[in-house]
Parts: sequence; C-alpha cells; structure tokens
Amino acid sequence: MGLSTREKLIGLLSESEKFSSGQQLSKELGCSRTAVWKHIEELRKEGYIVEAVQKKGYRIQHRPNNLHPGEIKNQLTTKKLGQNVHFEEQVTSTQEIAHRIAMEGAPEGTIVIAEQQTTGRGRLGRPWHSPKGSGIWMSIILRPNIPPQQSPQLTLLAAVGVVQGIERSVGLNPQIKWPNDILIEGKKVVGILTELQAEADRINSVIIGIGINVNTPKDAFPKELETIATSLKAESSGNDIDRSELVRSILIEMEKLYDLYLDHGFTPIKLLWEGAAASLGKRVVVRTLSGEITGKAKGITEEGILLVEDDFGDIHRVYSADIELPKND
Ligand code: BT5
Repeated sequence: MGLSTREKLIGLLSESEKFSSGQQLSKELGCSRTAVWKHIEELRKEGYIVEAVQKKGYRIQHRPNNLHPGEIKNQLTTKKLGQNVHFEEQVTSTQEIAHRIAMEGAPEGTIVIAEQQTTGRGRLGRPWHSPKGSGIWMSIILRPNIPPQQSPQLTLLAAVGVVQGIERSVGLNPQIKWPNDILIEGKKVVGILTELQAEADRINSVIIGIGINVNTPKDAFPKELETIATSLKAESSGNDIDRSELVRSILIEMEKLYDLYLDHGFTPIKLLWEGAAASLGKRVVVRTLSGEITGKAKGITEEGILLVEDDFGDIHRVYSADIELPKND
C-alpha cells in the first residue's frame, strides 16, 4: 500500500530532530515547494506545531495525540497489518465500516479506526461506550484460510496481541478473561469482538473489533461502568498515553502472532494465551444463554473452547459465555 504525500511528509519530518529543508521535502515527495507548504499548513490546522526557520526548513515540535493514518503508519514495521488505514472522526461502529469495505474487497490487514463511535457494540448487541478522543476503537480485517469454526481462536490471538502491545508500549501487565476481556486489577480495559463473513466452509473475512480505554479519566465513565471499567492511563502514571504508538505496538505484536498461527496452528498461541489468562485454575461462574455453571476453569482446548469442571467432576465445554471471576482475586 502506498503512502499518501501527507503520510510521507509526517514520516520525513519525524525522522530526526533535525530540520528538513523545503527543497529536500519537495524532492523526496515529488511535489512543488508550494504544495509542501500547503500540506504543512494542513498539519498545523490539525494541531501539529511545525517550526519553520529560514534557510533551515521545517521541524515538528509537537504532534497531536491523534489516530491519523500518517501517525499510525509512521515507523510501522508490519507487512500487512495497518498498512491500509481507514480513519474517520466519527462512525456508528468501526465494525460496520469494516464489514462494508471487506465486502468491497479491502485487502487483508486493513484497519478501520475512529475517534468516536456513536453505536459501538459488544457481543449480543450490548453497547460499547466509545467516547471521543480518549480511546482506541478499531477493527482489523483478516482473511485467513481456515475453517469458519476455528475463528474463535482469532479472538484469543487478538487478546494476546493486545496484551503484548500494551506491555511493550505502556509497561502494564493486563490479564485476559476468557474469551474476550482484558482486565487490569479486575476491571475491564479492553473488549474484543470477532465477527465473520463466511460461507458454510470458507471464510471471506474475519473482522476483529478492539476497544481500548486509553486516556479516559477515572471519573469519566458512565455510572453503569464506574465499578467495572478502567483505562490504561488510570492504571499507570497518569500521563497521557500516545494512542498511535500503542496501535502500532499492537499491530506489530499481532502480526507476529498471526504469522505464527498460520505457520504452526493454534498450539503456540494457546500457550501464550494461557500465560496471560486470569481465569485458569480458579472457580468461576459461567453464564451462557442456556443457564449457569459454577466450577473450576481447567483450561482451553485446541479449538479455543473453555473447559469448566463442575462440583460433580463433570467437564463442560463452553463455547460462548460471560465469566464471573471470584471477587477477591
Ligand atoms: C466486548 O463485548 O467486550 C466487545 C467490545 C468491542 C468493542 C470494539 S470497539 C471497535 C469495534 N467496533 C465496535 O462497534 N465494537 C468493537 P462484551 O463482552 O459483550 O462486553 C460488553 C459489556 O462491556 C457492556 O455490556 C458493558 O457492561 C461493558 N462496557 C461497555 N463499554 C465499555 C468500556 N468502554 N469499557 C469497559 N467496559 C465496557
């Protein structure tokens, strides 16, 4: 995927602390110096502070904490994931857009990302709170050549990728609650929603929706989420976290896992997942659409299904459910 002139410009200006001359930029970008200047004016309008010094050129002094494709793709070392970025300020749900562009043929690895979702969604039509500017609301389009029934494995793969991305970029150690929640100190900081476009035996695309509370202030969650949700900023030093850097880390980690998965299957991912899981070996309450089971979470299968042993020693295979962990853990 080619970079746009604007994306290249951000890349060039970010390369060093040094100034880039207008002449150099116009040569590298293949456009006139007036065009360079116009692009720089656009960046300024978006909150970049670009220093301009006669005879020296331009230098970025401050970048806004935004999710524009130029910021995300700047130094993004992946082959596929995130090389095509579809960004919008406001959407209903990034899942909806991703479904549409996947149908229209968007290449594997395309991401859809927005500053705000008006009707962000979780599983079973539950709402996902996605306020403006403080989170990462994104959907990743994958096109793996696997049978549709294996797609739940990708939710677990995505969870490991997000945990590793957060560790690398923010330095926190979140835990995964089967199948799709990422928690810090027992509170939800990330939710993952995997949806499929498939025929009976063939996947057209898997759309992995990832919602992360990044810079949400502690007291800014709505009442119903106050006690169950948290943000990365609230759990760390309290400084604003660079969202585009975090997106990059997640894409890089996720691509490594995805390559591993395509080459070697689910086994290596399963091991990594188990290493980050909060629920294994603990007593849990499992709520499925058909009822409730209390028991011990024993592990996950090669397909990514949760195994729960009830008090009679019977093992239950849980495909889809909400899990409640013990309060004091
Ligand atoms: C999930 O569902 O956790 C999946 C959430 C996926 C959101 C992403 S954002 C990008 C993409 N576009 C979308 O429209 N969706 C995806 P589930 O396990 O069903 O959990 C939903 C429950 O989490 C809700 O019923 C609330 O209790 C809680 N919740 C809602 N918003 C939250 C938030 N911002 N932080 C923490 N918990 C939240």
